[in-house]
Amino acid sequence: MPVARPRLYAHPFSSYSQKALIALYENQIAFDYRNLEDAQASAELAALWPMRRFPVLVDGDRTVIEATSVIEYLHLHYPGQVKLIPDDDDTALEVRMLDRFFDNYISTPQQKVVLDRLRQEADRDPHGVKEARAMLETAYAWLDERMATREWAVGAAFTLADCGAAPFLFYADWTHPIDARFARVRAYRERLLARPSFKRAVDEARPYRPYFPLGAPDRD
Ligand SMILES: N[C@@H](CCC(=O)N[C@@H](CS)C(=O)NCC(=O)O)C(=O)O
Repeated sequence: MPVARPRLYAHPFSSYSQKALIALYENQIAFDYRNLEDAQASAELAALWPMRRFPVLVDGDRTVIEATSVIEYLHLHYPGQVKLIPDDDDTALEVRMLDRFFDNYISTPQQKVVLDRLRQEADRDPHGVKEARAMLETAYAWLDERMATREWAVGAAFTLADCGAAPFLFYADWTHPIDARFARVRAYRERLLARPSFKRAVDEARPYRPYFPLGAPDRD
């Protein structure tokens, strides 16, 4: 009898998909990749989750939406060597706090800038884009201070917070370059790029670089 494996609905070029993929790759969890490049996989996603946002994980009769919850689910049900949520409750709280930071203050403004470009000229929101770029600057500055004493977002161990940080800083730098004065953020981004789980996600996404609405730079 074949063993049922979790299914991940995701697209290789999507930052939130990469966030979940990193968790799967860190602990070598076997799964079925429902690549949303495929029309059938897209139709299945639409039936599962009316928001049609991804990633979505399906495991038996459980459907898990939201990349953070996917990683929390994997941590509970497919534990591995790399503990993306630390055992210590107080450290785990900090990990979850940083996870919110990367979603809300790096990814959200980054997506605002990129999605605005996909709108018709008349529907664009230059004020909102300006605010998003200012938020990215503030976030880079805050993170730069923080990274003075840390290898990964919450210290010496790679966690849930780094799963989001990796793709979000990757695309944030393409969208609103991380200035040289934020050397610690740039160095952290490089460390993330060298991490095998993220390196794999970046390599799998290479064929889709022409999708990047602002034009992908010739690096990384
Ligand atoms: N809050 C969601 C965000 C997911 C998200 O925005 N995913 C993007 C791809 S990176 C998406 O689904 N885009 C398609 C759409 O907005 O219709 C999460 O944490 O998983």
